[in-house]
Amino acid sequence: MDDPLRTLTGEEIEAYDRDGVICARGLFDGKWLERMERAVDRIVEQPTFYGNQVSMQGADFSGDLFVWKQDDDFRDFIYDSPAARIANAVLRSKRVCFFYDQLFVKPPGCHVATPWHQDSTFWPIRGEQVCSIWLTCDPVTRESSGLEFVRGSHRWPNRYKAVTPDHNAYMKASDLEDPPDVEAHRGDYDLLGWDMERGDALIFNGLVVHGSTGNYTTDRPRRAFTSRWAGDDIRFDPRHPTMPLFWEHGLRAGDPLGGPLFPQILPETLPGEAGARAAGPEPPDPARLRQVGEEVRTHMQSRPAST
Ligand SMILES: O=C(O)CCC(=O)C(=O)O
Repeated sequence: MDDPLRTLTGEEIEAYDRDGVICARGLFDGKWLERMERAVDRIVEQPTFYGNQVSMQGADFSGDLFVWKQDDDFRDFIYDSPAARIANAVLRSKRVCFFYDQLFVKPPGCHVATPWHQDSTFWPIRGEQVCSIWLTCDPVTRESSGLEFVRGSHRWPNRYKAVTPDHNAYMKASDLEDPPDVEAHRGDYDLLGWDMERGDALIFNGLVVHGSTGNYTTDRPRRAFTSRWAGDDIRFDPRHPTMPLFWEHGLRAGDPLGGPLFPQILPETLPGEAGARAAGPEPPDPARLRQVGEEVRTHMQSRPAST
């Protein structure tokens, strides 16, 4: 596994704890940036099964998830890039497991905003030691497609309904409250955001409220990819509605993460977890596809028609 080009400073780690997010520059070398940029382009051209579900064809927004299960560059990023060590600088955990990866690609002129949201309420886990590393392959500005954050909102007691860029009905079908309309009341919030260069990274807590505009440029794509990392206190907590899992994971409610879907990366990888993926790409499991479809239908039928 590669080391980051530099270690995070004490000030950066303090800012992560206090604000819920930092913009960290100069961590990844050109080799990883070039490789991942090509890999992102390839996945946009040939999305996975998950990508076909979450991308918005008409609006030109491309998303994808769990790409590492099928693409070897994304797999190697997890096992060999400095990302796990960077994540652990803020998690400060004995074990670090990979949670999942996600792509957010907005071509020039893409009007799709990322609604203000918290990530943790999307996820079938509970606990606090979870962070995301959002790596941009292109320059972004605060005003055009850079992510913005409500400073310190990871400490709020509120838990908000999961709202996706395509306003997916299943993810929104929950009893949690709606996220605040930060966009309409920007002056009421302490907002953090950065102009970023290719290769800069945002590192943020799973509970911090964040969102982004569309890509208002006419000549530059905005290709970002997030890797998410979990530490010791994270437990599997399957509930509806949270992000569907299309691979067998072998976990029961309350288990620490680990296993073939959420493999341990630090302090070392475990052959029993990494072996199957090392042997080749793993498309979604047809039995789980059927099971998830059934669970989603049952959940939606149990909801009042208005939600
Ligand atoms: O890139 C975006 O627009 C959204 C990213 C995001 O919400 C995330 O990585 O959690």
